[in-house]
Amino acid sequence: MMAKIWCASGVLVSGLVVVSILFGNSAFGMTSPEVYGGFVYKEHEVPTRDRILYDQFPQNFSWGVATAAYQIEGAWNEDGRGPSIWDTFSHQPGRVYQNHNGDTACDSYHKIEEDVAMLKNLSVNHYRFSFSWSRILPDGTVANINKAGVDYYQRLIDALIAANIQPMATLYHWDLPQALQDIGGWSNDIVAVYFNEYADLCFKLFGDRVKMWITLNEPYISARMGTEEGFHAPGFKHQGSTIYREAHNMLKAHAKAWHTYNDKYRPTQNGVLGITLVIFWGVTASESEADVAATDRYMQFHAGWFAHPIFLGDYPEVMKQQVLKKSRKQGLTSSRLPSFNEEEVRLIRNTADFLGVNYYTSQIVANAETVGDKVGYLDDQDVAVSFDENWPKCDVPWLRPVPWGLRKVLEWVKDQYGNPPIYITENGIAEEDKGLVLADTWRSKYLTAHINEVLKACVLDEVDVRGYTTWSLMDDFEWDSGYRFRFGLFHTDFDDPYRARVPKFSTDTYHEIIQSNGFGKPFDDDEEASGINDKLWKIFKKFSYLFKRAD
Ligand code: GBH
Repeated sequence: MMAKIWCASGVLVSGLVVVSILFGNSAFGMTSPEVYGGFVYKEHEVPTRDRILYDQFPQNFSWGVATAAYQIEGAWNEDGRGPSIWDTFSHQPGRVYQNHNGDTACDSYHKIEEDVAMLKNLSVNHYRFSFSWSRILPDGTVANINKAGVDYYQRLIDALIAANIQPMATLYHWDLPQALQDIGGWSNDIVAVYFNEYADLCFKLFGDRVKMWITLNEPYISARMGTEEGFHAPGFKHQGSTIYREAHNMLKAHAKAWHTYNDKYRPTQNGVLGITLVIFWGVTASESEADVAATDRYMQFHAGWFAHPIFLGDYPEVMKQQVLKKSRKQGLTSSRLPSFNEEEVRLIRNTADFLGVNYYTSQIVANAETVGDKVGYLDDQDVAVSFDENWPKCDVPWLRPVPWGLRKVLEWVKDQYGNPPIYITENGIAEEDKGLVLADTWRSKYLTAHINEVLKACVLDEVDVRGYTTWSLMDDFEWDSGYRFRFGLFHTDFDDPYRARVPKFSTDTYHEIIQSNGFGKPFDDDEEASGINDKLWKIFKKFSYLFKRAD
C-alpha cells in the first residue's frame, strides 16, 4: 500500500519540483504568498552573515527527524493505555482549534512499518520519538505495567535498530498521566519520584538498544502554557507561582533520572542522557544598557531557568533577584521562585551529558518595567518582546524564520555553559492546512538556511554540535492548533482512515544534505569552464533556486 502511494506521489512530487525550479529564482524574493505558503524570504539581508558556507559537518554528525507520542500515536484508549492530560484537555470543547484531538492522530501505534520506511527513505541516522508514559504505566506508577504498551515500543525500537537508525527517546513530551494530574501534577513533588521510577523502568526495558535519552521536552513550555497561560493541558491560569513550582519539580525529576541512569545503567548500557530546552534568540532592541540587560533577563528566564541549575548549579542570579523583588512588591514574604538547598544544587548540577536545543524563531527584546500589580511570569521579567517586521513570515504567527538566530543560540550556549555537547532536537516550519500541498519550497529553504547556520557554528565557532533533528517526520497533532499547521516532511492525510503519508519536496532536500553531510560548493565559474562533475552539477541544479549567491 505504502509503496504504491509513494510511487504515485513520487511522480507527482517530481512534477511539482519542475514547477518550483522554473519559477525558482523568484521563489523567495517576490513570489506571492498564496503560491509559497506565505513564506517570504529575504535573501542575504546581511551578506557577510547570511552567505552560505560550503563545507561539511564532522564525520560522525548525526542527522534525524523528530515526533512525539501524543502528536502521532493515536490509539488513545487501546490495549490498556491510561488517559493523559492531553486526552482530558483535547476532549474539552473549546480547548483545541476546531475541537481536534489526538484520538487517532497519525495512527502511528498501528504503523511502525510505515514510519520506519519513511525514516529509511530519508536516510536519517537517528529518530527522536517519545514514550507515552500512560501507555506504559496507565496510572503513572510502576504498580501497573501495561504489557501491550511496552510491546509497541519494543517493536518500534527493534525496527529502528534493524534499519540502522539510532533511537533517541524522550521520556516526557507533555503527556502527563491523568492519574498524576489528579494529585496535583508537576506542582506536587511526588511526581518527580514517580517520574524517576518510570525512567528507571524505561532504562531497564529499552536501554540495551536506546543509547540516547532525553528526560523532558521543553519544561518551560509545559509549565508556562499548561499552568500559567492555560493554552496547553492541563489548562490552568495560575499566575506567577505554579509555573515556578512545576519547573522546580521537573528539574528534580530530570536530575533524579540522570543519577539513576548514571549509577545503575550507564556502566553496562553506555548511553547518554540529556534534556531538551526550547531556546529562542533574544535580539536586543538597542545597544542601551537597559535593553542589553533586558535581553539577558529574557534569555535567563526561558533558557537559563533550566540550563543554569543543570550546568552551573542553582537558578540564574538575575532570575532570583527579579522574582524576589516582584514578590516583595506584591506583599509576599518570600519569593514565588522556590529555592534549592545545597544538597539539591549538588544533585542537579552536572546532570546533562548533552543539551537538546529546540530552535524555531527569535524575538526582539526591550526593557519595559511592568506597571501596576500584575502577577505573572511575563511581568516578572520587565521585558517587551516583538518581531522585526523585516523578518520573513510563514503561516504560523509565532514563527518568523531567523536562521542566524540559531547560530547565535548555539554560541550563547557554548559561552554560558562551557561548550557542552549539543543536539539540535527540533527545528522546522509549517504551512497552514490547504490540502495536498507538496511543493514545500519554504521548508527546503528553511532547512537549508538553518542547517547552514549550524554548520557555521560547528566549523567557524567551534561549538560542539553533535547532531541535527528536524521537526517533524510528518504532519501531526499540533497541540492547541490541532491539525491546522503542517510541520511534516511527509504530508499526512487526516481525512483518510489509513492516514496515508506522502513525501513533500523537502524530503529530497533534506536527504541530499544528509547524503552530502553538508553543502558541496554548487557552482564556480572556473569549474563551469572546465566542465563540472556530474555530482556537483546535479546538486547545483537541485539547489540553484535556494542558493542564490550574494555579491
Ligand atoms: C515545539 O515547541 C514542540 O516541542 C513540538 O511538540 C511542537 O510540535 C513544535 O513546537 C511545533 O509547534 O501560539 O503564540 O501562544 C516549540 C515552542 C511552544 C512555540 C508553543 C510556540 C505557542 C505560541 N512552541 N508556542 S502561541
